[in-house]
Amino acid sequence: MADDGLSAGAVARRLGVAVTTLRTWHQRYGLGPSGHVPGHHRRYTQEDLARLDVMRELTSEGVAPAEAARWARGAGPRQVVDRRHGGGRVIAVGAAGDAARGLAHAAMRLDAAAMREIIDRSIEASGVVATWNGLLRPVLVGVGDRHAVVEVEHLLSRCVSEALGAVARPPANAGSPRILLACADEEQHSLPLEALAAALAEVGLPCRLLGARVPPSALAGAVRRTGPDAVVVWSHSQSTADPRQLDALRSGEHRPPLIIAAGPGWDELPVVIERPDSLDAALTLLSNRTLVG
Ligand code: B12
Repeated sequence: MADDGLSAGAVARRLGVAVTTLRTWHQRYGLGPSGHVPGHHRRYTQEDLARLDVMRELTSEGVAPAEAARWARGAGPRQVVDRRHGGGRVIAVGAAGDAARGLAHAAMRLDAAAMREIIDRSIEASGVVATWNGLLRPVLVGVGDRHAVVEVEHLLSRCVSEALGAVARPPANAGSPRILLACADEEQHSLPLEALAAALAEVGLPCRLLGARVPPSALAGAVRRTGPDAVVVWSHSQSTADPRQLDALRSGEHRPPLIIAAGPGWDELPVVIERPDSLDAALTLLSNRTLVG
């Protein structure tokens, strides 16, 4: 029946491929929904999904599509189950949903277009905070646990950056930014701050994001020149969490009213420095304590 089964979008999400790829596999290799009625929306059964899973797996291993399709056409649902539980080529995403599994697969295949499609769709449907917590964090943590796939980590990071950067910023007439975001000196992990910048934009708050590896002198310069209400400094590991960076902000001539040390790198710090432990907490703190002007 045309109403049963999964939509092309749901299958694409689950497998981590672009909808256009599904269409190509259908048209060129006959791997479409088995009960497809021309003129109706495509609906995929579990068996169709099993075939597509084999197709995806084999093409990601470098098998030519026509050859992969021949194998896939002979596959049944058992293979889907077997592959989910076995094989070392997957990124574990814990209890995260289909979209996270799809993103993890797309990341392993180095399929940037599919990664962007999954991330963009999630941001559009659920917003930045839910996307960060429910989709991006599980996959990033999963990739981090698989130390060997450095190229996957780099391309995934790039796609996450681009998607977060594409979230519409408040218009110029919304006021000048009163929030400054910076990674600590030598800190390369900028994605959490990029998520924060995008989440702030979603609630109409502009900010300046200085990005990765901000030397203390550059941070001091930006504070002096822009006089922010709040400064957030991100450190992901102890090696970049030198508290003197924060001391310099507190003792400087242009001391920002709100100083936030974010990220798991920071250890004991004076209580006057705020320590939100999640994107949601940082967003709430900044929304409550800063104004645009
Ligand atoms: C992507 C990534 C990179 C990218 C960063 C790209 C970018 N633009 O950000 C690149 C490839 C550049 C990179 C480089 C390195 N990385 Co790296 N990287 C990661 C990875 C996979 C994700 C980082 C991330 O964004 N995490 C954010 C979320 C996903 O983490 P989380 O645990 O869910 O978040 C917690 C808190 O941070 C907080 N939180 C989450 N989001 C937010 C947001 C806000 C605003 C707030 C306030 C709180 C908050 O809540 C969570 C619960 O505590 C992690 C794996 C991991 N587990 O994090 C490794 C990881 C952080 N990297 C690691 C390492 C070792 C490195 C390198 C030293 C590797 C090397 N040998 O060169 C370098 C250089 C590091 C440096 N000097 O800065 C280690 C760090 C170990 C440690 N604790 O010291 C990790 C943990 C990987 C691992 N398992 O070993 N990395």
